[in-house]
Amino acid sequence: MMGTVIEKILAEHLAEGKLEAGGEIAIRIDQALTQDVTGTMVYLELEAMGVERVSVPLAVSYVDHNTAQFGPNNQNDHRYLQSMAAKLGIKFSRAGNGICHQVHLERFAGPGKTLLGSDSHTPTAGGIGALGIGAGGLDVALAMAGEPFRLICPRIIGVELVGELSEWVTAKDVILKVLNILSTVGNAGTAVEYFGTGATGLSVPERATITNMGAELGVTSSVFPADDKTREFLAAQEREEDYVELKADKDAEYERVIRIELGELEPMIACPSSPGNVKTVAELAGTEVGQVWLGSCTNGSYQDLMRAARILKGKTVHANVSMAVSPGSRGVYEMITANGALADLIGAGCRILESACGPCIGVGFSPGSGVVSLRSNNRNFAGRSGTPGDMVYLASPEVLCASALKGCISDPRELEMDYPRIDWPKKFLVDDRMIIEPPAAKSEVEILRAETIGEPPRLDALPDGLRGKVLLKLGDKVTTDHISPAGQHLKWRSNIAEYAKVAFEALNEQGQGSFAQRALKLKESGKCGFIVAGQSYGQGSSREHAAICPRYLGVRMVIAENFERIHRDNLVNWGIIPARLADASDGGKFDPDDKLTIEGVRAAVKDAKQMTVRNVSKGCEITLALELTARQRKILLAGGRLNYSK
Ligand code: MIC
Ligand code: SF4
Repeated sequence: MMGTVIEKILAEHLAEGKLEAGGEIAIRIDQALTQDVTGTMVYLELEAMGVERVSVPLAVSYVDHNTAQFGPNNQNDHRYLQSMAAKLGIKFSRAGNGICHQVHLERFAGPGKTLLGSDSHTPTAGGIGALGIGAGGLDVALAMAGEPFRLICPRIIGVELVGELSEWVTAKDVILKVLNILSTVGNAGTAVEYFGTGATGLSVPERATITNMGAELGVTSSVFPADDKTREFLAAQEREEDYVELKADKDAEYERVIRIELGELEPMIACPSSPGNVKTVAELAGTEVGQVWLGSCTNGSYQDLMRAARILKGKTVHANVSMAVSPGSRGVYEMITANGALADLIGAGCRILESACGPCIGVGFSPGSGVVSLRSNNRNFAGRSGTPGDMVYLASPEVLCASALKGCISDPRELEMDYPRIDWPKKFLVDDRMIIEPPAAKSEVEILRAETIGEPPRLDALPDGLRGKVLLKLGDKVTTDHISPAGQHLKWRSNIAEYAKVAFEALNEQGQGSFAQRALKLKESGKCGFIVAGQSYGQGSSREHAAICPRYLGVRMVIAENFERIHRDNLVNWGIIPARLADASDGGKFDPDDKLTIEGVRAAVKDAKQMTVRNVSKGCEITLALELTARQRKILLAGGRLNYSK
């Protein structure tokens, strides 16, 4: 199997294993990236492992997620990150330089390269023909230390894009269509490769909108070929030398091919509270909107902002709508400032925010109670905006602008104006002064470690028997935003003891104390916690905190119908057993507070395919499937990856 672009990149980087879908392989990593709210843990882990200098060819530490700086925590994190980058030999992208995925696409990603990032939207780089993969912090730390990255060799789904998009229909509508077809569930272990005449017509940032939101499918990565459009983009970024042509062979084989006629697409929208809950804009037209946010790593490109400026120029955002804009990168921010487009946005009443993630994860600009918020980002999980019970819809910048003007969800094709065609800049503004180069060789660097910064928890090995209780019984599609909420709590990302206090806050039954209090009480009595859930447990982000915090609180096993890839790896890395229900209907045999026991856990984890859990409260036994590689089994026995590496 050598025919697809993804297979070619994997083959070129293969360090261990065979390129056979479903088996474990290890690949060499060319580039690694971190961001501030996952990065502090990555560097604390590298310190715990005694790593003094990274060995990956290129590593960049971005500060882009939490730049709000209420109290000292944020800047404490930023200063720690900056000092660690200098010590370890990592480039440091300062706060204000833009969102990691867009800056990386513009300044560093290259066709044929492998990129591992401690952020689930790392596949954005697939827009330029790189294989970007999101992973938990520990996996990224180990890749930085020079270890190959292990993953399940993906099955490859081909998406053939045919023809041309109609006016007012965009790349966002393409990925929303793909989400409509593939949904957010059941795609673990696959990757998506785009091709066809329609793919050729899209610019690199448009392709990146599509590969970015591929994360919402739950696939390992999404990739476009590298062609003339890729070369043009690289040349405009003054790095044409990074170009290599990359295309699938004529006889490339895909597990299945989905064909999308671009000309038949219409404006789409994802409804609350899942990116997979897709409808046409026409179906929702007229729904009152009170807030609009344009930006994020999905739609913060030059083209996106320019088109929005052209649509809004000389008009005024509806009186009942508050509209904000966050440019995706400082380069693009400066360009729209220089050419006057920013003035058009401001003139129309837009509130200009920093070039950062901000509202995407509830760092400011949360919607009011009962207010519909329309956004151009990629995720609308319940409460993620910072407002409990929020109603967030996701759509293209064009739909956002039309809706902002009318005060209700509106089809941009009904705007009485010509479609604004944006000339692609032959040259981008290239200015890397906000990226600090590390010293060329190892040197004495003072690590700035303020008192708000903790350390990774020390964990015990897996005991032979597990005795404990079901702490939570949950349904399908539990996201990492449910497990470890972001927003105002992000400031504790570098302090597990503090951050653990809000674990499962949104899903905890009221009146029995917080999840953390209940879990710690159980832990203190020498017992452990179990979580029981349905399908697709751990959707969404790569935040390993969604495994570290539960483990810190004494959770040793999650029993679910199935798991999402990144979160499952994080559970193993932090010594929590991800056990599947051998029979999905057995989920009904668990209730909150049920007492559970498992004997002979170590022997089972060592090499068995199944284990039995006894529900003492119900007097029954349930069979669990253990789908683990030999290496994952050893990590679990050791109590987690840090113990195993030692
Ligand atoms: C997200 O979009 O959910 C985040 C915030 O970027 C996360 C990373 C994190 O939780 O820090 C992600 O996508 O992995
Ligand atoms: Fe930032 Fe949102 Fe993109 Fe995550 S999805 S990297 S929070 S803009």
